[in-house]
Amino acid sequence: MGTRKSVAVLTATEKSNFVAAVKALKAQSSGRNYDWFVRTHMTYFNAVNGHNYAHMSPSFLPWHRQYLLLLENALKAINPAVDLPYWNWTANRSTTGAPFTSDFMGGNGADGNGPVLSGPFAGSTRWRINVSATSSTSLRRAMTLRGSLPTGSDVDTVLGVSTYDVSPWGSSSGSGMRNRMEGGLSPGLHGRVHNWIGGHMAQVDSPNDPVFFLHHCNIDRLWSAWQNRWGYGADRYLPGGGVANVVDVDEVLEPFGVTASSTLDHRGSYTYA
Ligand SMILES: [Cu+2]
Repeated sequence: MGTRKSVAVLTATEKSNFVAAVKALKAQSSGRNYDWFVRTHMTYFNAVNGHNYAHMSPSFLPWHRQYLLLLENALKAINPAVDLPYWNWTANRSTTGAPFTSDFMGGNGADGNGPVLSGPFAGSTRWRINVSATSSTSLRRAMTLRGSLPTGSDVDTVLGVSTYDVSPWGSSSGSGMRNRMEGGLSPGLHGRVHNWIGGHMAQVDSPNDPVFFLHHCNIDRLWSAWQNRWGYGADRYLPGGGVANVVDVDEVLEPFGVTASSTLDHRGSYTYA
C-alpha cells in the first residue's frame, strides 16, 4: 500500500529515486514503457469508438486514476520504494520552488515555450521526446504566460459541489463537480494548470512532461477529498447507466479493461498524506 506525498516534503533520496525510476521506464524498449503512456494519452485524448474515455466526460477522473496507477506500478517494478507524489499548486505556486527545482522536475523553458534549461529533464540527451504532436525533441515549458494557477478558494468551490456530473456529460455540462474539476466550467482547475505550464503540458502529448503525473496526482487527490466528503460508493459516480457513448459506472474504461466502478475506492491501493 502506497502513501502519496506532496512534492514539497520529499527527501533528496525520494526525489532522486523518482527521477531515476522515470528515466529507467523511459529507457525500456518495449511494453508499457514511458512512451507507451504518452502514446496512450494521445490516442485517447479524443473519442475512441464514439466514447470520450479520457477527457470531456464523466470518466475523466476514473480514466486518469487508472492511468496513474499503471504508471505508479511500472515505477514500483523498477524501485518498490517509489510512490507517485502530488503537486499541490494552491500551496506551491513558484516557478522556481517545488517541484520545479534542479534536483527534481527542473525549471522553466527558455524565452517562452523554449526548451527546459535546468534539471534532469533538460535537453534531448537527458530526456528525449520520441512520441509527440510536434517535432521538438526537447521538453518545453512556458510557465506563467497563459492564465493563472487555481487558488485554494477555487478548490473549495469545486469540492463543495455534491453532484458528480450532469447531462450532457461533456465539456458543456453546466453543473456538477467533474466539469468544474476538469476545466469546462468555472473555476476550471485541471485545464488551467496545463495551460499555465505551457509547452508540452499544453499539448495532446502532455505526459511527455513528467510534471503531468504530479499534476494529475493532485487532481486525483482532490477527487479523493471529494469522495471522502460525499462518499466513495458507486452511487456517487454518474451516470449510473443507460447513456450511450458515455462510460456509465459499470462500463469498461478502455484501453485498461477495468470498470469505472472498480476505480472508485482507491484506499486498498494507495492513500494521500
Ligand atoms: Cu491533464
